[in-house]
Amino acid sequence: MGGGLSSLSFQSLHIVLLGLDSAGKTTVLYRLKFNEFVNTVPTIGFNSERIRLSSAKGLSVHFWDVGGQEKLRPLWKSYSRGADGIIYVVDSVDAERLEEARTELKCVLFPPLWQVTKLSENQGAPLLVIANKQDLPRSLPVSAVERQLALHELGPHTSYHVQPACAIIGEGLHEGLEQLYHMIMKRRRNQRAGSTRRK
Ligand SMILES: Nc1nc2c(ncn2[C@@H]2O[C@H](COP(=O)(O)OP(=O)(O)OP(=O)(O)O)[C@@H](O)[C@H]2O)c(=O)[nH]1
Ligand SMILES: [Mg+2]
Repeated sequence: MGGGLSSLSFQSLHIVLLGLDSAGKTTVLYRLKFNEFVNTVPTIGFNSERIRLSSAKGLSVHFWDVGGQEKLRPLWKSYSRGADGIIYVVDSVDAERLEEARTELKCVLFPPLWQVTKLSENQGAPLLVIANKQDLPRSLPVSAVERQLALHELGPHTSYHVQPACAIIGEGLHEGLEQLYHMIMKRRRNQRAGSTRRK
């Protein structure tokens, strides 16, 4: 690894966990923090934890887990402002709400023009979609989640990865984070190369 990249190990990443209510965001957060299942209650507001990951080069990550109930969703945008990466948790069994999940994701990535205060605040932050609850029968496969969220519409500036997972036992979480880490690194390399070219 080059010197520029290894210096990132001393910094902390800012990653925001978003998704509809009951998708499993808080379960993901505490699974990563304590490496065990923690029984959750619906999040009113947000949870914030700094976690040193065993994956992603042992990096320290500051996670913001924001409640997914409808009345809390307007907050998503401010919590994701300046984030290095976005984790979008989806309940893979809740097929009926995938369209709602798609609309809310688009809203946070591409806010309507009248809501944009500063252009490109979180534009281009890499996206990890966690297709959660894969332990349950009738959970949709990754390909269906990807299609129903219309991720191909995100365009070339937003890299994404869809990870099948089961947050209650932690399966898939570290694999997903590893992918997110690589996407963040790649974006930083590109940004650095872009700013060097402009000098
Ligand atoms: N079977 C199964 N249940 C899960 C999984 N992940 C989370 N759950 C359950 O789903 C329910 C909701 O989980 P939470 O983590 O509280 O969901 P949330 O996304 O934080 O919800 P809000 O805080 O309301 O936005 C809980 O009963 C969890 O135990 C999973 O992978 N499999
Ligand atoms: Mg929660």
